[in-house]
Amino acid sequence: MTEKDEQSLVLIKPDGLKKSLTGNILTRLSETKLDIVAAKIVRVSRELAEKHYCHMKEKPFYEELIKYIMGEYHKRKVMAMVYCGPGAIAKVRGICGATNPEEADPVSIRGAYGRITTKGVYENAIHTSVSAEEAEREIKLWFEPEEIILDIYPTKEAKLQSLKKRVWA
Ligand code: IDP
Ligand code: MG
Repeated sequence: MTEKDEQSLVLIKPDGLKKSLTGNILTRLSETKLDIVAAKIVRVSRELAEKHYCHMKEKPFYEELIKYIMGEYHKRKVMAMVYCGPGAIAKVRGICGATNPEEADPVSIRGAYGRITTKGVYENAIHTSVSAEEAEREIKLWFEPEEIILDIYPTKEAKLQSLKKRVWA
């Protein structure tokens, strides 16, 4: 059986950018031989952070987690990417390592670069989707269709009359 094409949302979190780990993380991820089909630097709003971590709302560390992903403790930015290819979710997750950086394989990205803060948040340098369903929800949250070079999910044309958009002056 051949693995089917999948997508995974990958975020280099603010601690990863602050520690200048972008190159190292991208090099590690290139071991997967997957394609990057979208990439951008994002300043994360509270709304985006809360939507991204909507499943963590009840956690005692929720507020710290929101501040962390918004970059309040590091550079105020995240690098967002979509990786695509056969078995993308498991491949990316494998190199990424376990959620808790102290339990993660030391040669995984989180094992090598993560830490637990004194406030108890796992600063683990990278986010990756855990399932195809989560990937779809997250990719649609972080990217517009035209920002992805493949037609991954169905789109439709919409007329937006009162849309205000910043254009080059
Ligand atoms: P994941 O990032 O491996 O998918 P999730 O359970 O979705 O793990 O948690 C989202 C993020 O919340 C983690 O990446 C980590 O930064 C933080 N986190 C998760 N569980 C804990 C915990 O028990 N203590 C502190 N921070 C946590
Ligand atoms: Mg998760």
